[in-house]
Amino acid sequence: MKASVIDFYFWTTPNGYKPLLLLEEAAIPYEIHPVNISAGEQFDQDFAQISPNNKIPAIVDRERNVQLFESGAILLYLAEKNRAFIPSCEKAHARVLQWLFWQVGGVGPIFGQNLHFGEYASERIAYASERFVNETRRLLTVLDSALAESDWIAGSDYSIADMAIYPWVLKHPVLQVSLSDFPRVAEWFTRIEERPATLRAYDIGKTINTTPTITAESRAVLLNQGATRAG
Ligand SMILES: N[C@@H](CCC(=O)N[C@@H](CS)C(=O)NCC(=O)O)C(=O)O
Repeated sequence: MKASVIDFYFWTTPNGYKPLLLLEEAAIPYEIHPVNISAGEQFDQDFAQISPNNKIPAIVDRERNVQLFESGAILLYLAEKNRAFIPSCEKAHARVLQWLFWQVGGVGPIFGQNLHFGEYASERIAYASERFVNETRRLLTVLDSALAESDWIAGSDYSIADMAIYPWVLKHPVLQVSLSDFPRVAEWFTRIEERPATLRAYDIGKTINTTPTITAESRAVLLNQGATRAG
């Protein structure tokens, strides 16, 4: 068995699952370090040295003495290091980057705000909810159209771009959208859901966190962060 060189700082959220999907798909040896963000562990000093943004996920590559936060950067680093789930051909490589950045700059923040205003905020703000639900629908429409061209978002092979998008689409039941309106997304979703590495990743998550991330107690930690704490 290969010794693990990747320390993986994880919690069971969409951004946390992104690197876990790749670690499992590419059989990269890793050691998981749960960071319970509902309990405020993202603010522990040791973790803040690795992730000064106080958010999961983060990694430390002990072999190369590299530490990284931001899920997109982690996916790209691990894929390139292991030459896995990112093509070497220039054109195909650029397409993976395009959809990876689309996820990081669009799907992540928009679906996240949709969840915030639709599920977590103590106050209902119709304008904000409507804006983020509409934008979620627009992004799913873009994804649906792109999937008319190929089985995977960036071409003929499953890539880190698909792994970046999937954990956020998995949140569809609480995003006020129905995948039946996006039939190609629904098929793509099932293809990923059924992959053995995906099943393993979410099984691992279940052993790490058995309670929902947002509870009455965690609300204060996660949603009322002041300006002195990066939020
Ligand atoms: N852009 C970052 C976002 C990371 C992020 O928002 N992480 C959330 C969990 S999904 C977190 O750690 N939240 C803790 C907090 O806000 O205190 C990435 O993609 O890694």
